[in-house]
Amino acid sequence: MKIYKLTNIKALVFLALIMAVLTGCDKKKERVYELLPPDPETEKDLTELAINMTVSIENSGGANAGEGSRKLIDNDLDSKFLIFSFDPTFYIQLEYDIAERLDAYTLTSANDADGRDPKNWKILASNDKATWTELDNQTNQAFDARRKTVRYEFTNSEKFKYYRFAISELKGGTSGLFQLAEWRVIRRPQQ
Ligand SMILES: [Ca+2]
Repeated sequence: MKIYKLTNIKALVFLALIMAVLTGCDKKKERVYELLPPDPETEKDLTELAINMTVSIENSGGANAGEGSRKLIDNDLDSKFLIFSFDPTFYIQLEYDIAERLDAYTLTSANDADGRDPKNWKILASNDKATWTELDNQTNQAFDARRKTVRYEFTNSEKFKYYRFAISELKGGTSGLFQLAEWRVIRRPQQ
């Protein structure tokens, strides 16, 4: 009888140990979930979220012409925006309904005549179109091929409603024709 009782006690202790281990495992799992960070912010192309795009100089056929300004943000690297009378005050502006944070962009050169490519420019941002913050400043840039996409990144932790791509000089100078196939604006994961 004593042996039988002892076996029962051993069995109970064994069961209790199994329960403790299982309970311990559950708690460990819960703790692991608690330590997980929130979903990471992913990179996002915000070009199409813009509610409006304006340009200081438009193609002579209008924004929707075959080489009008809409072609700059149509996500088609084979279509381009072209103007005939560039000047150093030229800019392209994106407007957001709700302020967005941007900190990268890509430019894609057009199909021909590299003298029409942008060479010097700034990326400016504002919430009231009166005060502008300079986010990026590029000089002496050159595309080494036609239909070439180049990416630029900068540091920015603020959200803005207006972003301007202000081009002050072309590879071919400060007047004449300007053209560009695509401008895409990007929000990288928060640094
Ligand atoms: Ca395009």
